[in-house]
Amino acid sequence: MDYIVEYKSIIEQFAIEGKVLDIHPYGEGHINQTFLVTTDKKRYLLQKMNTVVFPNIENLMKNISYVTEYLRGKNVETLHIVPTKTKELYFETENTNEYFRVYDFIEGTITYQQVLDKHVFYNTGKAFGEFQNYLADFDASVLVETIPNFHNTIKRYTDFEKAVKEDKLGRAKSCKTEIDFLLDHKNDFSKVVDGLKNGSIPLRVTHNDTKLNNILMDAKTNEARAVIDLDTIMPGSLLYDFGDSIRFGASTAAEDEQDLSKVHFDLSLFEAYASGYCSSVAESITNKEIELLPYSAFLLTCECGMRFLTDYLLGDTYFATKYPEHNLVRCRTQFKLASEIEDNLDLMNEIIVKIRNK
Ligand code: ADP
Ligand code: GN1
Ligand code: MG
Repeated sequence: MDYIVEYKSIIEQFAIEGKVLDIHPYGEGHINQTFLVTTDKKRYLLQKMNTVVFPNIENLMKNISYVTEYLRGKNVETLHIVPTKTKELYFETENTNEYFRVYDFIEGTITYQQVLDKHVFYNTGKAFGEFQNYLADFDASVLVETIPNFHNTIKRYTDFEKAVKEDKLGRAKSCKTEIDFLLDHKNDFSKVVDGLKNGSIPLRVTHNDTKLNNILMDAKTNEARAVIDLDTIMPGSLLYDFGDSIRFGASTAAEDEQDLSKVHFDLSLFEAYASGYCSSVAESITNKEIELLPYSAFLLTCECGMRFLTDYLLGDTYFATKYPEHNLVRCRTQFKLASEIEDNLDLMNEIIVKIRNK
C-alpha cells in the first residue's frame, strides 16, 4: 500500500510543520493503527483510532488532553497532541467516519517488545510507580470511563463463558485445554474486584495498560522518558498496573511466541520490576495492596489470556491479528506464564517482603 497516497490528505488536516516526505506503519500496538510521519521539519505519530474499542472518541481525547496538560503542569514529559488546523483534538473523515489523531513523535527514545536487561525493567517499574504518584491527586471526576469494566475479571469471565457457549466459528474444539484452564481457575479471579467493592483496596486513577511497549525509554541512557498509550487512564487499582507489567515483561519470550518451551516466568525480572515499583510507591501503597502484588501478576496474566481466548472464539474482532491463530497463540503464552506464576507465589511473596524490609 502507498501510505502517502492513503494518508497525506489526513495528516494535512493537522497543524503540522513542514512538507510530508514519508508515512509508514509503526510500532506493535494491538488496538490503534499507528503511522510514523516524516516531514522536512519534524516527525509525528498519526493514529487511526479504533472505534470498536473506543466508541466515544470525543471523550477519549478529552481524557488524554486533561491528563497530558496535568502532567505537563508537573514538568513530566508526556504525549503532546497536535491539534487539527481548526484546533480540534482529532479529525473525523466526512463520509467514512474514521477518526485520527496526531502526536509529536518523542525523539531519542526506544520502545522494547521484550526485556533484554534487568536494569531496564527496574527503570520501567520505577517509572510506572512514579506515574502512579503523579496521578494521585488528579481529579478522577473529569475522566470518562473509556472502556467500562475494563479490568473487571469477573465480567471478563462471563464474556468468555458466553463465547464458549455460542462458539460462533466452531473454534472451541481447537482450544479445549485453554478453556479447561479457565474453568479450573474459575474461583481465583475475584480478589481485586471484591476488594474494590468492599473498600479494602483503594480506587485510584490508574493507567491500566502498562506493558513494556507503552513506555518510551531514553535511547542512550535507558532511563524511562514518557509513559504513553493513555487511552485507558481511568479509575482502577494499582494492582492492575503492577500485574499487567509483570505479565508482559517478566516473560522470557514474546507475548506471541509459538514455541511454548521458550516461555517462562522469570523470577529475577519480577524482583527487578517490583524493586523499582516499590521504591516509587513506598509512601502510598497499602498493606493489602502489597500483600496482593504477587497475586495481581497471576490475575492480570489470566485475564489477558482470557481476553485473547474470548476474541479468538468470537472471530478476532478486538485485537489486531496477523494470522488466524494469533489470538490463540497469545492466549497459550499467557496461560503458561500464569501457571508458572501460580507455582511461584510463595517465592514472589518472599521477594516482596525482602524489598519492603530493605
Ligand atoms: P496501541 O493503542 O495500538 O497500543 P500506542 O499508542 O501504544 O498504540 O502506539 C503504538 C506504538 O507506537 C508504541 O508502542 C510506541 O512504540 C509508538 N509510539 C506511540 N506514541 C509515540 C510517540 N508519541 N513518540 C514515539 N513513539 C510512540
Ligand atoms: C492491548 O493497546 P495495546 O496494544 O498497548 C490492550 C491491553 C492488553 C494488551 C495485550 C485498550 O494493549 O489491554 O493487555 O493489548 N489494550 C486495550 O498485549 O484493550
Ligand atoms: Mg500500546
